[in-house]
Formats: sequence, C-alpha cells, structure tokens
Amino acid sequence: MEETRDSIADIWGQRTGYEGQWPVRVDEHIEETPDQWVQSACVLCSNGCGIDIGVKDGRIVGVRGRAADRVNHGRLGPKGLHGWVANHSQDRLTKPLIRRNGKLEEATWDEAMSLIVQKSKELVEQHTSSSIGFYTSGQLFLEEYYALGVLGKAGLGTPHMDGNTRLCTATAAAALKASFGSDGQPGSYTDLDTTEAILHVGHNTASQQTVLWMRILDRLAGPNPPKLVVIDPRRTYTAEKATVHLAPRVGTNIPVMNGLLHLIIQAGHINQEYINTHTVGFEELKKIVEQWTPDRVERLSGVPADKLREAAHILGTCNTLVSSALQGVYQSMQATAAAVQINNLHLLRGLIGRDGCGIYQMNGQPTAQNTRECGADGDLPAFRNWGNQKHVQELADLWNVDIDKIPHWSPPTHAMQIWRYCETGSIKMLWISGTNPLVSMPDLDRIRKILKKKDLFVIVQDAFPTETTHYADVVLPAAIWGEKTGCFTNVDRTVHLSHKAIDPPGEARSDFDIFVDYSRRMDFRDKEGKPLLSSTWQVPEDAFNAWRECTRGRPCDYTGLSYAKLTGGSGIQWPCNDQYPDGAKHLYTDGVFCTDVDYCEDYGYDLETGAARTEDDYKLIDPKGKAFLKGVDYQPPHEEPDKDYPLWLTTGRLVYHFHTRTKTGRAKALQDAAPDAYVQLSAQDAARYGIAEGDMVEVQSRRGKVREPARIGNIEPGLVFLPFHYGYWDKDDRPRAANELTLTEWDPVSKQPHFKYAAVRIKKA
Ligand SMILES: Nc1nc2c(c(=O)[nH]1)N[C@H]1C(S)=C(S)[C@@H](COP(=O)(O)OP(=O)(O)OC[C@H]3O[C@@H](n4cnc5c(=O)[nH]c(N)nc54)[C@H](O)[C@@H]3O)O[C@H]1N2
Ligand SMILES: Nc1nc2c(c(=O)[nH]1)N[C@H]1C(S)=C(S)[C@@H](COP(=O)(O)OP(=O)(O)OC[C@H]3O[C@@H](n4cnc5c(=O)[nH]c(N)nc54)[C@H](O)[C@@H]3O)O[C@H]1N2
Ligand code: SF4
Ligand SMILES: [Mo]
Repeated sequence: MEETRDSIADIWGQRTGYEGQWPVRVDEHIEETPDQWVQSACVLCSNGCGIDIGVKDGRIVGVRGRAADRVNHGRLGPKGLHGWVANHSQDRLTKPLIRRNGKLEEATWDEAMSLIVQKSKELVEQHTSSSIGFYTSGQLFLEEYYALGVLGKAGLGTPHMDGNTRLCTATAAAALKASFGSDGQPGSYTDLDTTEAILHVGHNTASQQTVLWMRILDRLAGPNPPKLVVIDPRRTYTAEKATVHLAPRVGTNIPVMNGLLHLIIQAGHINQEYINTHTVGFEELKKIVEQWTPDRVERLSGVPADKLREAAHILGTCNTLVSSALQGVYQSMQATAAAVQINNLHLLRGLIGRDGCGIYQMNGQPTAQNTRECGADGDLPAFRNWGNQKHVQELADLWNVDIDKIPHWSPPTHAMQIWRYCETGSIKMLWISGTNPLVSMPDLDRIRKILKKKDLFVIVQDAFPTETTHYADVVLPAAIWGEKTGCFTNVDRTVHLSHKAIDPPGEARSDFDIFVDYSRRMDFRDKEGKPLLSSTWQVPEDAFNAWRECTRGRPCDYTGLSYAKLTGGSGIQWPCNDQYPDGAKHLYTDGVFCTDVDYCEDYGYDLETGAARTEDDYKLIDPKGKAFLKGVDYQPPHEEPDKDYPLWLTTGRLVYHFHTRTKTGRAKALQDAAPDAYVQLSAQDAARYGIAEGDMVEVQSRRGKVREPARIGNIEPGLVFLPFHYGYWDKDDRPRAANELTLTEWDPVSKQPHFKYAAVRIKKA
C-alpha cells in the first residue's frame, strides 16, 4: 500500500502559503500499482474534486487527484482517498431480490422488472399515476436523473417525484430563486484565492469540504490572509481558525444575520449605487433589520454584542467577500429566510459577479445540483418554472408529448409530502433510488411504520444491503461510481465526466439502464407513437446530448459541453455555450439577474408563511432583472427545551463518514477512524448529570431514544450534538440513529426538514 500522506491523521496535508497561485499537489492512495488510470471525479461531497481511478485486472486498486483539475489541483481528502474500497465490499448486492412469503429472495432481472411493471400498470389503471411516487438521490449521475425526470413527467405523468436533496439543499435552491430568480451559484472557487474575507454560516467546511478548506488554509498561511467569520454554536474545526467565531443558540440565525445587516447599514458600509441600480426592496429590508440592535440580538441568540460588532466590521469593510451557508442554516429554523440574508449582505455591498466575490448556498451531495437541474426533484428541468405555460410547452415540444401529459397544475410534490401521502395511503408504490431513509429521514419510528405498511409497494435501488432495503418489496442491485459513465456538477458549477473504470459486480446494473428499461417495458410513447426513451437513449451520452438541448437558453446552459470536451483535462463550469466556450467563472457580472417574469424559475414565496405568489402577482412587481432584497422577522423554533426536555439537541457530521456510512463504513481506514456514534456535551452539563468521558448516555426526545458514549467539550452549555451517520446497532442491540429523536417539521418555503434542533433530556445509562 502506498499513500502520499496518512490522511486519517493528517486530514488536510501540508501547507503551501498562497502566493499568486495555488500549486499542484497530487494526493494518492493505491493498494497496488494500477495498469491504467481512468478519469473521474469524487462522489463523496459537493466539492467535486477531480480524481483518477487506478485499475488493475478489472478491479479498482487506488485513486489519485487530478493535477489539471480547477477544483482541487490534485488534492484529495480522507473520504476521497479511501472511499473507493467500498466498491469491492463482499456484501455488494449482485442480484435483484423479491419479497416472497415475507422473505427477500433472489430473482432474475426479468422477474423483478416484470413485477414492477405489472404493479405500475395496475395502479395507474385503478388509481391513476398519482398513486406512484419516486424518492431519489443527490448521488446518481446527470443522465440518470434526466432519464428519471423524463419518464416520470412525460411517460408516467406523476407529480410525485423528489430527491433526498429535499433534506439537503432544497434551501440552497430556494434561497437562490428568492434573491436572484433562479438556482445557480454566482461565484467560483478561484474567488477564495484573492478574497479579503470569508463568512461560513452553519457550515463546517474544514470537515465537510476538506479540499475547499485546504484552499482556505493555504490562504490563511500566505502573506495576505483573509479574515474569517464563522457562525456555529459548536467550536468546530472551522471555528477554531476563525478571526471571529459567533456561537449562537440553535435556531437563531435570523436574529444574528439581521443584527449584522443592521450594523452594516447603520455604519454606511453599503453600496447605495449598486442597491439603486440592481435591486428592489431595500427600504422594507432596512425597516425590519433596524429593530435588531446588538443588545436585542444578544438577548435572543446569546452572541455577545461586541462580538457581533466585530463581525459586522469585517463584513462591512472588506472589498471582497466569499460567503457560504449550509446545514446549520438549511436544516434550522427559518432556513430560506436566513439563507437569503447572506445574499442580501452581498447585494447591499455590491459584492457579487466579480473576482473575489462569491456566494455559496452550498450543496452537500456530489450530484445534488443535477437532481435540481434535471427535474428529478420538485422542479422542472433546466430551471423552468412550472407556473409558466411557455416553459412547460418548451418541455412538451422537446419530448414531443402533449403539454397536459406533464403535471403542472400545482407545484410538484415535495419529499416530506410524498412520505405523508405514503402514510395516508394515496401513494401506493414508492420507488427509492440512491438514498437510505431509514437512517436519514427525521422521526425514524414514523418512517419505519410507513415502510412496513402492507398497502405500500416499496422498491429500493441500491448497491448495498441497507436499513431501507430490509423493508423493500423489490431490491434492485445498482452499479455505482467507477462502474458506469456519467456527468455531475459540483457547487461552483463545474461539470465533470466520470468514466466507467470497471464492470459492476454480479448482475448489478446502472440506474440509467434500469430507468430506460422500465420506460421500455411500460411502453411509454411520444405523440407520434415513438418509444419515449428507449428508441434513442442507448447509452448515457445520448441522454447527455438530449440534456444539452434541454438547457439551451436557460441559466444552466450546457450546449457548449460534450463528452469529448470533458475528457482529458479539467472539469468545466456552466454556462458553457457560444458566448462562454470555456465556461463562465461568475454569474451576474453585469448585475442583471434571472428575475424577469418570462425567465424566472418561480414566482416567489412569502418567506414567513411560504405562501406562493401567482404569475399575476409577480407581473405587478416584475423586477425585470433586478435582484430581490427580502427581510424577515424572527420566529421561535417549533420545539424548545422545557422542564421535561431541558436541553437542545443538534445533529450533523464527522469528517471520516459520509451519511449513512454505506460506503465509508465499508472502507476500513475510515470506519476505524470513527467506529461509533457519540453524544457531545459541555463540561458544565456533564458535571450536572454526573457523566464522565466515555460513559453511556441515554438521550431521549418526545419521539424516541438512543444510547451513545459521551464526549465532553467544544460545545455550548445546554446543547448536545449527535452525528447522524450511525443506524441501529445489532451488536449490542442499541438504538443510536440521531433521527430517532428528530421532528417532522420543515421550512415553509424550501420544505427542508429541521434536523438541527429538538428538545431532549439525558441521563447516564
Ligand atoms: N465528512 C463528510 N462530509 C460531507 C458529508 C458527510 O456526511 N460527511 N455530507 C455532505 C453533505 S450531503 C452535506 S449536506 C454537507 C453538510 O455539511 P455541513 O452543513 O457543514 O454539516 P453539518 O455537520 O450537518 O452542519 C454544520 C454545522 O451546523 C451547526 N449548526 C447546528 N444548528 C445551527 C444553527 O441553528 N445555526 C448555525 N449557524 N449553525 C448550526 C452544527 O453545529 C454543525 O457544525 O456535507 C457534505 N460533506
Ligand atoms: N439528523 C440528521 N439527519 C440528516 C442530516 C443531518 O444533518 N442530520 N442530513 C441530511 C442530508 S443533508 C442528507 S444529504 C441525507 C443523506 O441521507 P441518505 O441519502 O439516506 O444517505 P446516504 O448514505 O448517502 O444514502 C445513499 C444511498 O445510495 C446508495 N448509492 C450510492 N451510489 C449509488 C448509485 O449510483 N446508485 C444507486 N442506486 N444507489 C447508490 C448508497 O449505497 C446509499 O445507500 O441525510 C439527511 N439526514
Ligand atoms: S473534498 Fe469532497 S469531493 Fe474532494 S476528495 Fe473530499 S469528499 Fe471527495
Ligand atoms: Mo446533504
């Protein structure tokens, strides 16, 4: 075995202080010397690092970073270096399974697909296509989502399709739409090389985007380090490096952000000319944030007034700024409203659309951007507006189907509602692909009950046996990264092509092949009677080429990209078209946003109530390309500590594991680095409850309980933290999934569930 560093002990590797360019450093981990290197990108977070897969005798034997890639210049983090080991895990699913007499038994593909098709046809006939729902992922490839999007909308015609992206980055999309009229991140990673200041809100970058953090660490180690403001209730790896760390109580992002905006406006640190020329809504925003004096913010959030002033001074005086928000915002109270305040900060100061200025309404999953782009979540493909008849007609023309085939009479059903329909019985077949809801959904007891229902037919398409496959009626074995070809897009709009390096194990098939096969067997046809997908979509590249046409003239314009162009060098940013043949670094360089009534992705929502605006409402306020400034007042969380459940719970991630650990738990180096869950609590709370480091602690909420060993320190008193990666543990019969405790509540605008707060009590077990 060879490694360029021990990335478990040395997560970020050696520093090279930034001096005018970010040097190449090729990180590598191989078990044997490969015969061949195959171009790909990493699928273990949204950073999208360029990676080469090393192959020998039909097996993956290692990986190395791609020196030429604009994202990572060769660097890789611990998950990127070790995660691939899971591809060769002994317990991969290699044959379809069908539940017979209560037990999952091996079956042929023909048997499994025939059963699914028979069930689908029966349901459509008896209950319409609205009795079928799809719950997909942020981890398949672009071509697969587009295939699913087309078959669901133009073939089956069901409004019930969404991704686990609802749990992940629905708020990123909602916040971008609310301010700029469309999804699409305005900035570029290269902004980090020159920016004067960085703001991370509820985003533990150091742990969750380790390679992006290397880029920041190299700036911090260079001659003109940026100032770093971190807003997180825990002292995370990211917070440790902060110039100013604000540690608010969970659920108080709005008071803190409003307080910052208030101080910045009051000090005159705004760009009035930019505001006048390029935005609408300034006076209303000002009126709302005015009430948030530092003392009032301190009373609600616990952030000392002086610290808030310090942070406001940095954010108000820097000439360039890169900001990011992630789950501490998106999964907490007033998610979209709080995320929008970060957009407001950049708009008020004119810090957008140029070098050194970027906003990341961050993604988490590697391909979440594509779920959203391709309409496999609750959106229409290429950021089209379901309320705009012209946009829907464009899709009908592209797919050659009648416009009424495409569900657009109401908003597409969001995932939380899809699960609700399964619970109440109107959805009778749920097709789950690339996600493990029995660890990742809130309130697991409820989800278990839903999946166990006799009248819900559950299909699970995954590569491994999981908590969720356990409850399936049909399990379809999927090929994963390295075993199939396709594209995906990272959070700074960089599109990568991942080539197939090896064959999948056994009879496992790619999601693309499975979806196209379903479409063929269902005999979905267009207006002229031609098969919908199967006549023209033989290989993923066919789907990619169809997708290119779908994006023409839309913000995510892929028309200049091709498999050939994406092969050999670096990933390339969209938009890539005649105007930007090599991709565009920044969106909105001219201060013109996607808000025109004919172009925007939606007509907007009331940030407080979630009430949707109609086309007619929007016409009255059409900002014709100006950005929206929107203010919101504070609302308290839906559950707060009381005498029975006196502590706050929050949940999140560890550097060594990805989500429900189906891959990282099967990579020995990563699993050994973080073998078990734990509960993190402050020294004060530990003393109060008589708990010592390593003691078993029972954590209970109104919905369930778990038992975890204690880890003490680096957290505010009154708050406990659980990593959410770990499912039920048979070994010592221990419930330990954080989601046994979380609640079924969601943001009114983005519909993203609230994983970041709940009231709990603890005791020594
Ligand atoms: N190692 C690793 N990396 C990953 C992943 C992984 O599973 N493991 N998953 C990927 C995915 S899909 C995602 S979505 C991202 C998530 O990346 P992050 O959002 O960075 O991860 P989390 O740990 O979920 O939450 C971030 C922080 O929010 C803080 N927080 C909790 N409540 C609040 C609040 O009310 N306000 C504020 N300001 N902060 C709060 C928590 O203390 C936590 O440190 O990571 C991606 N990268
Ligand atoms: N309490 C709490 N809960 C959370 C969060 C939190 O912070 N706190 N975060 C939420 C967030 S942001 C996210 S993103 C979710 C993640 O939650 P999940 O999506 O449930 O987590 P994963 O473990 O990534 O599940 C992906 C599944 O897809 C499979 N898979 C991988 N590649 C492929 C493929 O190519 N094809 C197919 N068919 N399958 C594949 C994997 O084996 C795995 O079983 O969890 C959410 N839940
Ligand atoms: S930062 Fe993300 S994309 Fe890059 S190597 Fe790590 S897990 Fe993979
Ligand atoms: Mo996520």
